[in-house]
Amino acid sequence: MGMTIAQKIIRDHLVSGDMTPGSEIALRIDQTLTQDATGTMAYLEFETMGIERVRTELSVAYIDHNTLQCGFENADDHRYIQSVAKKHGIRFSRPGNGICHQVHLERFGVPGKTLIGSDSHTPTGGGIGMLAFGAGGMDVAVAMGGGAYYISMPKMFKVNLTGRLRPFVTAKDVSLEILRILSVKGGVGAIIEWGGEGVRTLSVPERATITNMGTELGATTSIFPSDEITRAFLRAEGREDAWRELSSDPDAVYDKVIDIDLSTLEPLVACPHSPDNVVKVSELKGTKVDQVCIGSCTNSSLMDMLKVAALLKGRTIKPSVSLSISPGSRQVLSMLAERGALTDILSSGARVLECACGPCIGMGFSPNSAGVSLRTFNRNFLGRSGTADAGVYLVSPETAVAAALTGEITDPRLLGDMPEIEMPDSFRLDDSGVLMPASPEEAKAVEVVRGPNIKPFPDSRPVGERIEAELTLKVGDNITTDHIMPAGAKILPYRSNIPHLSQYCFGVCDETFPQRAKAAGESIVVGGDNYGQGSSREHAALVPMYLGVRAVIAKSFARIHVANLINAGILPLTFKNPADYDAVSQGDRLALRDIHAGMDSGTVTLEDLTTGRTFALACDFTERQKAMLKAGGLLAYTARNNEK
Ligand code: MIC
Ligand code: SF4
Repeated sequence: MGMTIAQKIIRDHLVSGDMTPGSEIALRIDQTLTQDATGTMAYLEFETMGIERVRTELSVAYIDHNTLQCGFENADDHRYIQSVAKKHGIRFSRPGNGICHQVHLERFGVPGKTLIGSDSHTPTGGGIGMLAFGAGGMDVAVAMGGGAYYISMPKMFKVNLTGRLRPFVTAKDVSLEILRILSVKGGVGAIIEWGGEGVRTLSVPERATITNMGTELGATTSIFPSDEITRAFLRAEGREDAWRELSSDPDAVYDKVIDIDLSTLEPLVACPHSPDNVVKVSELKGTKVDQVCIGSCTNSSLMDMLKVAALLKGRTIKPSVSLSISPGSRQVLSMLAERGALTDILSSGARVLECACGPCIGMGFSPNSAGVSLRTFNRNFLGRSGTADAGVYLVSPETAVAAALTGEITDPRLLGDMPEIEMPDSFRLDDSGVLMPASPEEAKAVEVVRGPNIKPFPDSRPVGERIEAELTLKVGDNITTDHIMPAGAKILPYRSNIPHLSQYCFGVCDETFPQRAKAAGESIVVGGDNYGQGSSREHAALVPMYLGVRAVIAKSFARIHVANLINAGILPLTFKNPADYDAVSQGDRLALRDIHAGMDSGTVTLEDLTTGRTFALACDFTERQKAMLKAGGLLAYTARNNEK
């Protein structure tokens, strides 16, 4: 039987397991990336493993999230990451060098290689045919130490593209269309391969926009073939030697095939507060807009920015609109400057921000009260922008410009003709923003710098035979890790300080949760479908663990988060009968009995001591996961194995 692109890469990297969908596989990881908001924790975890030098082909530490330095915290964390990277053989991409996914695509990604990153948008690398996964920091630490990455073998979905995008309809609209079709949980358990003749009409940055936003489908990852277009991109990056051709076999079998005719698409928009809440831009015509943000790892390539500059050229934005533009990398920014496009952007009245995540993660540029913000980003979860009552809409750069110029949501096709954008044969190559690690000999003398913001890793608890605790919080469907552990300018600086972070846990849902959880000592959280979607931040598991959460019972879980819960020693269980979700109430006293036998049989019994009712909960742990839970998480499990 023929193979898909992902199956071929998996086969070539398989350490253990068999490739039947749903069964656990372990993969050899060629490259890792971290960003600063998850990186501090990942390197603290890496250090506990006592390994001198990373064992990957390439590991890069990016600073792109916590770039606002309003106190010592972020600056201290940056110095910590810089020194730890230098000591252990990791390249360090300095603040200002760009957003991890954009820079990695430009300078380091290699078709056919595996990459894991402590950021959920790591699948951006699939735009050049990498098999790239978002993962929790602990999994990245283990991979840096040469350990395998464990996932359950995904199903294979194919999106078959035909036709060609019409002017002002973009790769972002393709992403929104697939979200409209599949929803934020439609990709769970699957790798999405983009194929068909329409692929040949899409450039690498367009493909990367699509694989980037595949994360919002809950997909394990997304991937494009590596073809002549990929080759031309790598050539322009001075890295043609990294190219290899990758395609699926003609008789490859897919679990689902979705057809999209690119020529039928229209400009689309995702409405608050979910990326799959998609309608046509024309349907929202006339909605007043207060703020427009262009950038993020989804839409900050040179091609995106050149289009934006060409559309803004000679025009001025509406006085009622505030427009920010964050180019994705130093390469993009310097080429915009060289070509004069930066002047076109500045003359329009836009504010040019640093090459970083910025407003996407609430690091500045929060909207005004009850404001309407149009963003070219990938997530519009409630409160993520930093303004609780703002309405964030996700759009293409073209639609964003149309709103900035008119002050309202406007179909970009009304802007006239789309200017022709020529992509350069070669990009400006300047890796001065990437610091090389010390040689193994020099590394011995490198001192790791730890500021007072870095607090010790919290202790986890082994999962024993019985958990009896209060149901301290019951939440609904599609709870994101932004709900569980919010980010933003005020909180992000404390990513290496779990006790401080804990004050904000579940703040979006219930501000009283941290106090109540602490008072309860131990607790159980109940969630609906797709619990833990969104960011890969392991803090959404570590902080609840610190607050005494011992188990999370949900209708279903998102992939990275469930792995993070197990890594943190929190027991994730699902309702066998989803209707039982309605039968338990916040405040009930719950008991989980004979847990170890239940983990073996696949059914754990839940007794609601308040109502006297019992329910069957499902679990499907591998032997390794059971051992991790019984040890109290991945670090405790690794330490125990090292002692043996
Ligand atoms: C995000 O887009 O939500 C983030 C911030 O990049 C996260 C990582 C984090 O929370 O630090 C992600 O996507 O994993
Ligand atoms: Fe940064 Fe936003 Fe991309 Fe996350 S989604 S990596 S915050 S730009």
